[in-house]
Amino acid sequence: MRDHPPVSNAVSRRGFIAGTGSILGMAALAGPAAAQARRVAAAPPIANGAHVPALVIGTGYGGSVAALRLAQAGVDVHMIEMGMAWDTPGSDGKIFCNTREPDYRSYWLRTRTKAPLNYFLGFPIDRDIPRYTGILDAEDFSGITVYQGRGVGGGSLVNGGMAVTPKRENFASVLPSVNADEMYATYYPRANAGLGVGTIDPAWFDSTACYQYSRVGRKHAQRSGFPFVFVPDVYDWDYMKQEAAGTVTKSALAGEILYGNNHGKKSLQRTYLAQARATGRVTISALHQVTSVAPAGGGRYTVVIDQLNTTGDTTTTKTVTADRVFFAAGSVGTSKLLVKLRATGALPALNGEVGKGWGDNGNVMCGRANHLWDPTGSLQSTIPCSGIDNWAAGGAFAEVAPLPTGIETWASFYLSITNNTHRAQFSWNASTGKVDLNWQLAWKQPSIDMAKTIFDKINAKEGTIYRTDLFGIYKIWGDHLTYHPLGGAVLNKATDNYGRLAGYPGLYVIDGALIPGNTTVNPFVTITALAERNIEKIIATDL
Ligand code: FAE
Repeated sequence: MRDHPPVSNAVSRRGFIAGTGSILGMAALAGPAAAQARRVAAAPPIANGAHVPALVIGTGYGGSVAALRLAQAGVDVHMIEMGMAWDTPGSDGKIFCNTREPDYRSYWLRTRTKAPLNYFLGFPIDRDIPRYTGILDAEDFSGITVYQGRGVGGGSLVNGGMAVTPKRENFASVLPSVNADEMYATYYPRANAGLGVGTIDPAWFDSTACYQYSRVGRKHAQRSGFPFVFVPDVYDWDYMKQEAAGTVTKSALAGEILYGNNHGKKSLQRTYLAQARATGRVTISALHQVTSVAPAGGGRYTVVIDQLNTTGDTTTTKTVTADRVFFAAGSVGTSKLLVKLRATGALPALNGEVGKGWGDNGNVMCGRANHLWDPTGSLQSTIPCSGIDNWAAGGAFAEVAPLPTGIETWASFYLSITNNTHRAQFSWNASTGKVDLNWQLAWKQPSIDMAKTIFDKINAKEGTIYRTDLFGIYKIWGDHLTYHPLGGAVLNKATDNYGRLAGYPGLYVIDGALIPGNTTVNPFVTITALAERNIEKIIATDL
């Protein structure tokens, strides 16, 4: 994969995405890709009254694995995705906007951006935007904002692509009921292959301007005696080299991340979902949101779906039936649906574990102010490639993160994953008709303390201080958010040891909701590997 022109991708991807309101005329297309596009683009989105063998709610990691493997086993699959297809360029010729000029495409149904890093030099940087079904959802609960991807590809559209397998010795704490030998021999390798994971060329790392910030991170980590590690990623590293050489259109080197990458990143649209499409058995309805699942008799389930327009209004409500339903709406999406359905009587037999065991993967962010002789570079790749591992001694794994402002900031910026053991619970709030999460802001203090085991030491060694201008006015810690929601329908508690929901044969959870709150590293490789393990078992024994 050398270049990724958005328009040709748009054509081939649209082939399997039904009912998304394409703007390119089909008559203008030619060749085999066009034939496939015409064939499937003619397929409408899911119809009211339809019956499908397998319905997958959500198109992130868990959903994409389920769809591909079911289709390969000969099962027709319909995927329902509340976000947009992200297959059609805007008037600027790009599908996605960048972090420097966030526009209507950036946020899910907000009228003002909510950047994770929302201040710079002490000034707020958020701006007004039109309300639109944009790509990044900053979902507010009382004590935390949970960032999630919205659209075909789920979190893979917005994330940094860091594809990390937990250390073997930590696995028992990640998924205590899962056989580690099987995971490390079979399912982690399968997930890494399916996702297209690769690692930066160390020689290029040492010479390229765009990772000056990472090299400063390495120097400071090593001078304080911390292990520095390269972090694998799904970004196409050869493509990034060409970006640096100026021979292809820039993405990672043009501030693209969070609101999508127009090039270079192997999102699920290019990996699992592309393979799923190639089977001819998978259809996706974008801008469709599942609101209910209930037994229909005869072993089937009734699924109620709202079709949305781009301002988030429901234009049609459809009722379909399915033999099997896979909840893959992400930790928050799946948990919210299940908690609501149990409380409102649609799925009353779901057990008392549903909604419990939710964690933030210990996420906390901070910046450090370097001396003038340690510039971090005005050109920074948006794709992090390295981390500082102090998990065993201090409970923190800190990624050296970019601050791609386009100017020299002398800032080192970090996202730490910490061993925070607080777990929150989702519950139905009958008075608001919404699902609440009881996470408390104060629960981030252990994460801050663990991150400090790294950065207090580095600051002492380097004679430097924390930045106080990135998260507010004189605020050091980005402790208000997570990128890594996990849990809410925990494996072997809310479900059996393969994701089968207790009480309802044919209903499965297959996403990050299964993982009890922490993966010790970035989560999507573990979500993918667990989905590979579970769907293999389900296909072998349930179908
Ligand atoms: P997810 O990918 O969230 O997919 C769920 C899908 O379901 C979404 O497309 C939703 O729109 C859709 N959905 C939800 N509710 C409904 C409904 N009712 N009806 C229809 N559709 C629905 O779930 N992880 C890493 O490992 N490495 C990283 O570098 C990394 N960076 C991140 C950066 C950012 C900014 C963010 C937000 C996340 C990052 N993550 C990273 C986390 C990672 O993306 C996340 O763990 C996975 O995407 C979760 O996968 P799931 O399959 O659980």
